Amino acid sequence: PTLIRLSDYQAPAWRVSRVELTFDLGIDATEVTSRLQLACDPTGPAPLRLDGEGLTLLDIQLDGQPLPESAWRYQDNVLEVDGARDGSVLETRVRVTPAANTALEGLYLSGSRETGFLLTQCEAEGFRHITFFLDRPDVLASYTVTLRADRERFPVLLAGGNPDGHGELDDGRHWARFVDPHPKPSYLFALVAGRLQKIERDYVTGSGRPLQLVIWAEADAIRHCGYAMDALERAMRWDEQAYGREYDLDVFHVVATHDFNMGAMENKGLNIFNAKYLLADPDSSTDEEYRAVEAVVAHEYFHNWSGNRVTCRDWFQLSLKEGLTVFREQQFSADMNSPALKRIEDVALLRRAQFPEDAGPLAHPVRPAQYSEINNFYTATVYEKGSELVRMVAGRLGRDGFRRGMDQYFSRHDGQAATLEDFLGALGDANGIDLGAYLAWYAQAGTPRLTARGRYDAAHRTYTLTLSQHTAPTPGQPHKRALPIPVKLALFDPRGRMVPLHLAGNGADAGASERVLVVDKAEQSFVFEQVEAAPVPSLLRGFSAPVILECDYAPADLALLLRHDPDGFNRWEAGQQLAARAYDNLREGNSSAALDAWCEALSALFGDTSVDAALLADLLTPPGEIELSERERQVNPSHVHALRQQLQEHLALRIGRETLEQRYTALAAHTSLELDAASQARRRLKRRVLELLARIDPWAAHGLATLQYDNAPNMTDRLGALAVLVRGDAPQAHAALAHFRERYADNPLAMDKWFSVQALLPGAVVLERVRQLESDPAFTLKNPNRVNSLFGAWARSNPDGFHRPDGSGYQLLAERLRQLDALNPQVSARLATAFNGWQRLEPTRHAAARSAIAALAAHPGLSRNLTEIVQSMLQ
Ligand code: DPP
Ligand code: ZN
Repeated sequence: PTLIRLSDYQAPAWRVSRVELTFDLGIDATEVTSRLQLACDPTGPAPLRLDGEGLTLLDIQLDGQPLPESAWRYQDNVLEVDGARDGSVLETRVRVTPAANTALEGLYLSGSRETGFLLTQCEAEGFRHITFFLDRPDVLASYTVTLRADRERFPVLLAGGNPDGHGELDDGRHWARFVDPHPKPSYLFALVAGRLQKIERDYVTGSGRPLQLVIWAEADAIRHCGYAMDALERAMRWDEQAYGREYDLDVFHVVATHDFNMGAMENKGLNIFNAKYLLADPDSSTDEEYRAVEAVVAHEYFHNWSGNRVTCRDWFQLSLKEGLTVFREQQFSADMNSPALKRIEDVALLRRAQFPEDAGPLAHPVRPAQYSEINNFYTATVYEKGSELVRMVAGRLGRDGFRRGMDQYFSRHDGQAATLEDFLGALGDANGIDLGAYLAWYAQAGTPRLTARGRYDAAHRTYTLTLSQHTAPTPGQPHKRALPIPVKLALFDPRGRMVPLHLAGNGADAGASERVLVVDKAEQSFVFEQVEAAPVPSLLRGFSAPVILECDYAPADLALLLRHDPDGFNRWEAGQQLAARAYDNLREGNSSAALDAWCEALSALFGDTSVDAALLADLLTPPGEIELSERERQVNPSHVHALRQQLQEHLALRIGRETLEQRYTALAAHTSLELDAASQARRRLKRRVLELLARIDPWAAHGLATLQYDNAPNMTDRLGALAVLVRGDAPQAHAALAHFRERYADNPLAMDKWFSVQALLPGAVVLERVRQLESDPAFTLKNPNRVNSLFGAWARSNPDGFHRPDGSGYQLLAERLRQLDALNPQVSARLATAFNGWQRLEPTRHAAARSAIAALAAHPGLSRNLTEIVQSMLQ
């Protein structure tokens, strides 16, 4: 397949300054008339080549004249036109077939033919499925869009921009026009047409401009949009205060659909959301889902500046908008909720999703150097690691410096398509600092390992900390260089107090209790003076850099940090490291020092009522199976699963059955519908306590879970109880599942959870269950959420159930990927990344996985999307 390379980038030879589109909408056939005002360098016009995929060309005119067939060619997804000049107007009319579009890219139908609605998804390259265009992000144009459709079937007509008139036609159809005054790339185009309900809210920006917020959804869902509306208003207010950014159109539309490849899409003035990230109500959404709705609503809104007003020059710069916008969302969510819990959640996600990506065959830099299919690069690396890179730079500049830099970035590049160099340049210029060294982070794949060694010299009262970094080779990058790694640290005395820091040869900040050291060489040593006793270092506080820290702490050192570190994140982190050591103890069976220390420290914290309930729930959760697998040279997922279960059993026994039961009962007495932090924290801890109890007294735990299920006032409690019953293979699970199935039959988002909870059944039995579930009438390969709720949950979040030694899991997944690929290549390619990590499996599973992936790769007719993933997997 053809590779597109960053180094081949050339500015476009042709541009489009104005676009006028007219849609005659229909489910089976839609006609799109487009008038493009073209511009090119008048001195040396290159041939005009427009992107177009799957279009039926009905008519083509240049400067008002019909073009003879000899003057244009449409082949291999390119329309070449002769005779165009600077200032020419090209008019085309094409036909597309929305109802046949199962890839959900371009114009498609959501829902049924009878009641569904039409919508578009253009990022990254969907616009070429709608009309001929220079479909690349550095071609910015102003859009005028007219929609025409049957009034009865499509009462609501929406496009991005401000409304510019509407009316009736004499054949039962009606029309509506929208003008977007802000030049934008084609990937931000959107339209929606159908039967939708709305909720509205007036909003006045900080500078006093009134505007309208409107959320649209199908009739049964509109009553679940209120929370998203509140979240949107909070996000808008926050962006005004934190970044001085206001919304810039008269109306902001948001639409929910159940059929969507991504989480949501920031189309200018017309955001479109996967319903999963917009609808929320206590009866069908968990607390985690409420937080996700708030985060994604904010993320898409924040794109209006970081992505839309300043967009990307090319798709290699994707992290320019995504990493930055994830970072902005993380700041917002931290402000709205608990900063420490948010940081824990984000770092846990980075470790679960991005570190394995960086360590496997799909490893790529935050700014990739090449791709075959850009849709395969909407990854945890581009998003989550990209956010960590912004965080490091923001930390370097400090709060005010970062704001100055962002102001400079937005004003300097407003209305432009920018690069990561532009971003770091603006941030640096505003602060008189050269941030160029951070570009290396964008170019180099792989997670650096940072090794820390400390040596205390009692005679001289000095503590020498030696930090060294190493990054293992990744595909295509055999040699790595040293990166600038900011290490925020503190030192604790043996009683758990932070000591003043006196860094030798550096008077600045002398006596502060926390500081940042930047390690930018392979190895560096730092000497601290006036240290009265051998200290315990707290390193990478707040997770100051996306690296893997290796430090030979004694278990007692970690236990001390777990008890005393005031940095909530590092406190959790000390517990995670201790739990990982405890896991090693169980695996190797030669010591129980870490296991004892972990159980002892957590059991003490369990009795300490001053510890926040949500933080306690996180502290009581050991690293996940995927993360623990990274400690194995050859991974046997069943073994990892069993050891992690043992780990929790030890913890539960140490805390004690009665103590767990008492705590559960106390927490259960407080059951409420409220969403405030304290209520959410109680629910989180309650679930964790019930899970721990289930490890040592399943009979009692299943009894409590059944009661909890039957009386649950909200989805968090109901699903938490159901999960304990299902995963524990409780006799009561069957009835609870049947009840849930019945109760939520008409609620797709709740039904997704019904599929997922069963896909997480441990052990070999899950394979049979997955087969049963996929023949359930509610299952379909055509809906991305449903596919992910069953196959995604099983293959990604249930390593023990997916990685069967006989390879049956791999074969089933490969077979479904092949079928899915014929319908929706974006979804099949993403699901195929569940094979990531196969190279480190123990020999039996390794061989079975290889043969399943190779058989899939050998299948003729796979999409470019899936081909790129499976071929990378096999390299
Ligand atoms: N819709 C995706 C996001 O917001 C891609 N832009 O991240
Ligand atoms: Zn985004």
